[in-house]
This record gives sequence, C-alpha cells and structure tokens, in this order.
Amino acid sequence: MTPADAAATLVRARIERRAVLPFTDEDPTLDEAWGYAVQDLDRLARLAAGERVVGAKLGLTSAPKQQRMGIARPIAGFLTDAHVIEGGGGLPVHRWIQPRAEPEIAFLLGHDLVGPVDRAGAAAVLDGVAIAVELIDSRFEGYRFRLADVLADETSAAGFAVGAWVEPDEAGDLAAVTCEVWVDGQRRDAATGAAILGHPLEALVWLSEHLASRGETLPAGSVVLAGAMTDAIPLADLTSYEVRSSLGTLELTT
Ligand code: OOG
Ligand code: MG
Repeated sequence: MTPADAAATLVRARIERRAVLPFTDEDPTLDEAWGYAVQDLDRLARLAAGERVVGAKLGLTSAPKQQRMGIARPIAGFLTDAHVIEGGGGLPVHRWIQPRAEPEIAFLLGHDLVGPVDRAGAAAVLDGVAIAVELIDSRFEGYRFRLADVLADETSAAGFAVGAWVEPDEAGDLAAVTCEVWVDGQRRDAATGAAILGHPLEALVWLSEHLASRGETLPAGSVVLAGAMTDAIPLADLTSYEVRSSLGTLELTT
C-alpha cells in the first residue's frame, strides 16, 4: 500500500462516511515513517483545497488514552481551519462516522515553536492556555488501528473547540488543572493536567522534539492540543458534553 493509495482511501472514507479496515491488517510492516508520509500527503491536499493550518495536536499523551488504544506512546497531527468548531448551535454529528469527544488543554503560541525546547522553553513560548474539547473520528472500523494507521488517519482528528484563553501566569501550575467530564448532566470522568505526560508542558516539549526531528517549526499564533486527559466518549447517544475545569467550562451540544 503506497502512502498515496492510503491517503486516497482515507479521503473516500471521510466523504462517504464509511469506516475502513486498518492498513496494517494487510501489511503489518507499515511503520511510523509511512504513517507520517500519508499524513503529509493529506496536509498537502488540504492546503491545495484552500484549508489553512492553524496548529498541531498531540494524541495518546495520557494513560487512559494509551490503554484504550493499545499504543503506549504519543503521536502528533495537524489542525486546520476546517477543524475549528465555533461555539453555539448543535454539532452536526451526522457529518462524521463514529465521533467521540475528549477533554484537552489547548495552548496558544505567542512565539514560534522552534525546537527542541525544554519545559522552561515551552513555558516561554506560551501566550494563552484554555480548556478544550477535541472531536475525534477514526476512519477505521471500531477505532481499531495500529501506530502507522492512526498517524496516516491524521491521528483521528475531526474537530476541536477551545474555551476562553487564560493568561499563562493566571493559569497556575498546569499539572494541577482540574477537569470533570459531564455528559447530559451526569459526572462521567475526572482528571487533572498531570494526566498529560505528568505535566501538560511535556506535550509541548515532545512536540518540539518531534517537529525538530522532521525539520519543521510551528509559527506564533498556532493552537496546540496537548492530548486528552480522560478516555473519549461517543457522541451518538448524548445531547450535552461538558468539561468543567479550573480553566473554565466548555460545552458541546448535539
Ligand atoms: C487517536 C487520537 C488520540 C488524544 O488526545 O489522545 C488523541 C484516537 O484515540 O483515536 O487525540
Ligand atoms: Mg485528542
């Protein structure tokens, strides 16, 4: 399976809203480099179609997510303006195949992220911190995939909503950020920022190393999603998904 064939298969799956089998079922030797090659093609196609890259996302940065997906290491993807979910109004859930929501911390970069940086360097590029919800939608049946597959599938990215930006100085220790997930008025899960690699800034450190290894940088003004703090929840049967946190609250309705 060439990266171009895989990219085309995933585009079709998205348009037809029909999940496919993971590429590694057919070829278990597909690796990380192959996955990122597919993702790069997808990004080029989106740019050619007029989309604008607005940031990056990390995935599998917390134990609940790594355990659920059976992949014990972080992954990275990109975000475009087409992924942005504005507040207000119900989500068009029929647009996706098997959408799930998960609570995240978002960073707003005040300076270019030119890596690699350490935790202090990561803190120095920050202009804002916010609570966020990521909408993921694996294009693989039942979210069954391996590393190469999920990298190819833009790390399951489908959309994201960001709450009000908080000044980094006012956000306090990001490891202590609280997060409660409320579904249709019931508390379903809870975590703190420490769920993200021990400290959310470690996500930015990891991303800076990842980008540097690929000769890439991320410009000031970009948004970075640090990865989910708890397991994701399917949107199919719910009407309200709300994250209550010490950074503020954010609700998505369907
Ligand atoms: C992969 C994407 C993981 C996160 O925040 O951990 C992710 C998936 O779970 O389908 O975005
Ligand atoms: Mg996520």
